[in-house]
Amino acid sequence: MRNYPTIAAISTPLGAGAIGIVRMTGQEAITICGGVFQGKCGLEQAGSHTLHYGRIVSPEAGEVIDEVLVSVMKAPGTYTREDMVEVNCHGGPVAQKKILALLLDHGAELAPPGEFTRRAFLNGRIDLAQAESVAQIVSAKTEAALKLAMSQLEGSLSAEIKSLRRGVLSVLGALEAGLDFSDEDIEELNREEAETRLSQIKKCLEELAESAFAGRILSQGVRTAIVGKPNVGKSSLLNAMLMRERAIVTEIPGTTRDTIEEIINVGGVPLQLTDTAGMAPADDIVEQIGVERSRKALKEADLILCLFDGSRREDDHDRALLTSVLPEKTIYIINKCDLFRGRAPSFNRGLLPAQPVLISALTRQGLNELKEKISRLVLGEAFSHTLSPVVTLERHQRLLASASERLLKAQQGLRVGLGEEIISEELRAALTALGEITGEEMMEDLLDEIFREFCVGK
Ligand SMILES: Nc1nc2c(ncn2[C@@H]2O[C@H](COP(=O)(O)OP(=O)(O)OP(=O)(O)O)[C@@H](O)[C@H]2O)c(=O)[nH]1
Ligand SMILES: [Mg+2]
Repeated sequence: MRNYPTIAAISTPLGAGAIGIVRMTGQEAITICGGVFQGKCGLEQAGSHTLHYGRIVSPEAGEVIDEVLVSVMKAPGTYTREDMVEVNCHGGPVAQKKILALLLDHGAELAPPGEFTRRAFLNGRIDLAQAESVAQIVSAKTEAALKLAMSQLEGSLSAEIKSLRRGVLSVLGALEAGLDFSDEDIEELNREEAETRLSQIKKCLEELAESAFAGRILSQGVRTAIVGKPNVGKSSLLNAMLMRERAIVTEIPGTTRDTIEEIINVGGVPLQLTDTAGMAPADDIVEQIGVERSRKALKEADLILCLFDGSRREDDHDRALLTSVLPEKTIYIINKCDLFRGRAPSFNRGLLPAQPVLISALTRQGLNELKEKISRLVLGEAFSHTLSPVVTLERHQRLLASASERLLKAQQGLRVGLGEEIISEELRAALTALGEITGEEMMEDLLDEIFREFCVGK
């Protein structure tokens, strides 16, 4: 294990709180803290994983800074696998900053963001994908996001990647054996068999990459656009789902001129709900921009709530809208069903490619059914992934795509009879891409980029 400098940082958010934690890791951590700690016994004699009551005192100024509890944890059974000390002081920025300054004066270095977790990675306690999950746990905004990040921290994704990597390695090994001993009488790798094995690995890679959609939805939410021609009740639906009067509703068509975004929770996963301006030919520049924004929201949406006014006959605007939404990600909704209670809607349902949900944004009728349909359509698919590893980071998705592209080239090479050198080069590139996910292949600048995203003291 390499010997990295001893570092210190404030690990709790700066502000008034009951307790603040100043944290240290490194070979000198216990000695440095021991130099400013006054308690019943010295920290250097303390056993591992013990807690010590005392005071932090500046020996130079003879000044007592705070009353504290210090935990001493000795390598290797720690977060970083190095000696660690955590000073639990009173919350409040002044005490924490003074303690940190004192530790820096006594030989510690200030920790850059993510440095504690980086040490855990550098010292081999966790791999890179696990280290990245720590940042995701800290920033998780939904229970689903937390659950995914925890499962990644426990190594579910890493295990999958490692097993795929072993698969590629074994094909590469067989190929290179053929290469090294090509003069001797060693049986050459059966190309067909190698190709089959690569195609199986590639399929697994692709499935993993596909889980990124579920990963994004579970951790960031479903981008959902409410679209429809003017006056069909889009803003009323937004308000009904939010259960408050967020958007202005009037009987005047063209009331909503700009997109309005709000977040609601459906079955534990957030919907990023966007109310849009009604899609119709625009009279003025403001309306034009509004309609442009509606189109953008429609294009970027994971889920489209396509709304029609059931109390009126369909017209060309409704028909035009139907051609611009993708049925796979659309729920068709007929609104204002309070106006035709018991009778068939005036709007011709036969135009719709799927069974619509009938609602009244005014009386909230049908709203639960709509929410259930949303859960089934989007979340059903997302949740079916929660038992297997899910990709949640764009970096991982990119590397998976690059690895499967290289495998494809290797497969094609095998098929058309290219030389082993060219094929092994592709396989090596695939291995590098996969290795970058778990950090088996690592570059300093990559690490800098990843850990920069962390907060200080983590
Ligand atoms: N009876 C009835 N009226 C509704 C219902 N939903 C909306 N309305 C009325 O329809 C009118 C238009 O509603 P909005 O929610 O502003 O419609 P919109 O689609 O946002 O319209 P734009 O912003 O102009 O595109 C208002 O007068 C609403 O009160 C409903 O379920 N039943
Ligand atoms: Mg509106």
